[in-house]
Amino acid sequence: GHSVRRVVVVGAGLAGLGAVQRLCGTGSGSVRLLEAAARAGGRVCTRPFASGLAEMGAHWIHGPSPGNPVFCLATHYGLLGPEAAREENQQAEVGGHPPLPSITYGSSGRVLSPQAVSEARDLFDTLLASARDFLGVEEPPVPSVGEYVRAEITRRVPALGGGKEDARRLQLAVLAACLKLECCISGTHSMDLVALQPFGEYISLPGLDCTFPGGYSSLPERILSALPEGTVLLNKGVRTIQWQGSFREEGDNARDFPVRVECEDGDAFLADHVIVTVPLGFLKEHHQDFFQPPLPERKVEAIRRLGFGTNNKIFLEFEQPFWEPQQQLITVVWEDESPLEKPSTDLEANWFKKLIGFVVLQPPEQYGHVLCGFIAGKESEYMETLSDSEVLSTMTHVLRTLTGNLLLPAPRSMLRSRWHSAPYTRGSYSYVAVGSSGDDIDILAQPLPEDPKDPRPLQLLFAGEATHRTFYSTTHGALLSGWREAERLNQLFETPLSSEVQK
Ligand code: 6YU
Repeated sequence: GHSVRRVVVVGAGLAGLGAVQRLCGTGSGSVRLLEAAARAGGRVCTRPFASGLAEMGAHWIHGPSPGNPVFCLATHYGLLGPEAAREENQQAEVGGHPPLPSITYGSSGRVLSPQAVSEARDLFDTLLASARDFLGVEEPPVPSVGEYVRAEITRRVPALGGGKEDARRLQLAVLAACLKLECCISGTHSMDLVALQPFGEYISLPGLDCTFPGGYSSLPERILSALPEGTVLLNKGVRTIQWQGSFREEGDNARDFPVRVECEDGDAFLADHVIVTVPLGFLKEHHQDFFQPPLPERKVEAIRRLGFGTNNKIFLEFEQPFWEPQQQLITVVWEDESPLEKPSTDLEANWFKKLIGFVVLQPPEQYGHVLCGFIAGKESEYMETLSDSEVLSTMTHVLRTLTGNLLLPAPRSMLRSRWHSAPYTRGSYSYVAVGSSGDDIDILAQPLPEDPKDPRPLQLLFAGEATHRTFYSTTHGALLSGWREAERLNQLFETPLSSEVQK
């Protein structure tokens, strides 16, 4: 008879949890999930803050509608509020930019004219939409989204702001702010790093983005609690994965395993199959020592070419709000900036200018008076090196400048994410960088060994947000990738074990 197949899953984010959920459901093997951190969830990470919660990682369900598996699972578990369940909510087509009531402050300490701001934003949205039209085009005009958008802005400069100098300057400043927002969305330092040709391959689903009233972490926690006892081992960082080997359990010569997973604490797990869900940022840094033998060159090149940048959040709690109750978004424009000029590289002096603004956490009865700021790129990584008090005092200074109120009280408390320094993540999420394409995502996702006739197939499988060609950088992309690899194994398990039975 055949012995039970052993599967090890590395990483307990939504990809890893999703994979284990699917594998355990079939009862066809023994499954272990190894997680380096002291908690499951990975880049889904809710923490207590002020009188409520703070999402350090994933914030929204992007496109909460029936085609989104995170939305479906969260609905099934009863984790969403009544708003998200409404039919109208699920059908709204917003292309990833929900139209929240907002106010825009300029660096001269005044509120900017909503008309001027929306004029520039509409132009930017048009340009960005046209940047998605190069999918399948043989020769895109320029390599990156940033260069494309700038070229289009340059063409329109004479007409900007009705041709009046001051109005034109303001239009350019708002466009510069739009580019920074796009850096947060793409998780990159600059849109000049994001490839133009494959930009349209990312799919946004319909539905008005929604949050989890009980925290995003309620989703991984629910998945976790349904798994058989002992499946998940926390504080179990994996150091190396040896594959193409022949490993035997001590005192058991009957079976040998192709894969051996060694943990940082010296524990080792033998397996037939390993699903690797560690973030692309971790792979970029460690793939060389992490896999023995090393990954094939094709895979290494895909890991190197694909982009993985930083987007962080800064939560500020205030005694009293300085914004109006209906405002949900506070955006920031540095009025002397232009997308047509080189951005400053003096991080120490100017890092805070990369901050795009703040989301107001709603409702205040639950969260307190809390703003959530977003900042991407190298400036964000520089912010991670500063102390809490340095960040807090810089934020206070910025808000005083923007509101023109030099007496604005400092925030009562502050909490920020530090995804670039996180040793098991090394950034926030993936993007398709200049020099790479969607094919690299598929190469990254391909199981090993490559030879489909290998007698020991599917030793290494790859899941995680960066392996999903159309939903990369999202929780639903991560979950689907985990399901995909579990299904791949389940299909293998359904076919007769011809080679093993003969042993
Ligand atoms: C979404 C959102 N959102 C903001 C911020 C971040 C992300 N995302 P995991 O990392 O979860 O799991 C891997 C595990 O492996 C982890 O637990 C490690 O500890 C462990 N591990 C590593 N090494 C190990 C080792 N050696 N041994 C053992 N274990 C090890 N997604 O849907 N909505 O609002 C946001 C946001 C600040 C950081 C997000 C959002 C991304 C998701 O969080 C992320 O994709 C998944 O959680 C990843 O799950 P996973 O399992 O793959 O890895 C055109 C075009 C544009 C394209 N982009 C547009 C979309 C915009 C994306 N927006 C995101 C925005 C926010 C605000």
